[in-house]
Amino acid sequence: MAKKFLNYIGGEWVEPSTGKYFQNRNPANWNQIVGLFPDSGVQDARRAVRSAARGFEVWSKTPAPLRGEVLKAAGDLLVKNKEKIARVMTQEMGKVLDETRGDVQEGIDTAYYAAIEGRRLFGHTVPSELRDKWAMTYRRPIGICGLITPFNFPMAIPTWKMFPALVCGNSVIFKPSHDVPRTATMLVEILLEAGLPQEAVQLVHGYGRVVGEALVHHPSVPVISFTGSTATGSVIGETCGRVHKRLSLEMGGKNAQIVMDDADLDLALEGVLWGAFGTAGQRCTATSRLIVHKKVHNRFLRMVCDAAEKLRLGDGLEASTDVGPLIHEDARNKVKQYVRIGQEEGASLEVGGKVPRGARLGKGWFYRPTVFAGVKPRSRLEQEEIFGPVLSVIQVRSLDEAIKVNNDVVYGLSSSIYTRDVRGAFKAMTELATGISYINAPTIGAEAHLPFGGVKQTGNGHREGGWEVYDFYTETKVLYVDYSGRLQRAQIDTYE
Ligand code: UN1
Repeated sequence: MAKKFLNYIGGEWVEPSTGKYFQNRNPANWNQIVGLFPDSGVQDARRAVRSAARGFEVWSKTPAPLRGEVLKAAGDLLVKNKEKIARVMTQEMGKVLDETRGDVQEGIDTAYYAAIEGRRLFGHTVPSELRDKWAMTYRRPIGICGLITPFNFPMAIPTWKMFPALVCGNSVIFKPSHDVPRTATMLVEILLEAGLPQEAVQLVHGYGRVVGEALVHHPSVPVISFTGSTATGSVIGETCGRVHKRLSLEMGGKNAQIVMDDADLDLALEGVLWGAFGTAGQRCTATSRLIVHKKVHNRFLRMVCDAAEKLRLGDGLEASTDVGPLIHEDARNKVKQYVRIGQEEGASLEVGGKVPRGARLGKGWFYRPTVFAGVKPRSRLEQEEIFGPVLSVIQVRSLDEAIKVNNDVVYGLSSSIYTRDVRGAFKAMTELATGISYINAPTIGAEAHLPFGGVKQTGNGHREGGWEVYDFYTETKVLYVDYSGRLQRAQIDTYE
């Protein structure tokens, strides 16, 4: 019998009000059940809100440096449990151990950054235009934050949201992806062990259309942070806009790596393999387009295809595996559908394009790393997010054309260029319309202490990570202190 896991609401581990549970299965071997998790209802979300309101009362009054100490302790516990969490994460999410270790490390980095921020959270002190008067700002926590997270970074993305929200003095309700509830549970256990007051965090497992939607609609949850599809983000955005909630959206991508004719092709090859097929292409930052200068196109295409063919699919726990499975059947069906679309659109399928056969891989959602060449700009294959191991190669004649192709999509998260030309690199840095650009490095690999996010339909202007996210989780309060002992009228008495 598979182990049953619980929600964490009201300071205790509790069963869902529905009495229902869903199965969490290993995507590399669907016969293996990782656990049973609460299929929570709206009642559970509402209870979590009431409890988080009490948590906010306690936690928002705790001095920020002491809040930071809790995050420091959480970081230490993540260090201690890194290997254990990584193995569990590979079992429920599928990506290889090196990557799940990296995912936990991103959580550790985020924890230590947040811990220090507890001793900063700077405001400004500025001169007043009037005599004997001070003017300054400080940051106030906002309240309850509803955090809705995806499956692909089961530790990093929840910590990007939760740790800054907490160190700023908010309480949080965490609705993890139903595909990775086990890692989410470990994260909450760690926060509690680190000394977080019980009701400052709530964990409500279940589905977005029930629990996520209840949080988005609840009038006592003033902040929502969501990472996921652009379609779901639009629905959340409509609701939050109507009721004036603060909302951070992190959504789709269609990221490209540009390879110019003067690039170090061996380096560019390593970059594109890692960017396109790491995490089986299931990153918002994954390289799904390869834009290659015509002078090196044929040679580089061969290099990419030969190497992609050799990548070894398998269980992420095995040391020999390069690429793990997709997260579930729907994800694999979506990849299959786009491979069909690519063929219908006349792109040339060079490698992959199929489900692997054989007993070793027969019980997982595996798909062969796939490369299409001759992909036309503005075709569906070139424009739409696939979230799988499918790379589209586009040939261009110049840097200007490469930049134009890169920018001509609705998304704008990450981009990359391989070149030895300083002028070309700086031109690309300036003109690539993405939130993140890499020079001579792949489109993936953002670091936790820098802002993360995209332009256009990738986001709604906010950033996670780094220093900017602290603006999202606080309100700026302005203070004027007049010690002149008389009425001073701003703008009117100023120049007397
Ligand atoms: C995501 O793809 O959803 O830059 C997040 C990277 C990781 C984070 C990716 N550090 O690829």
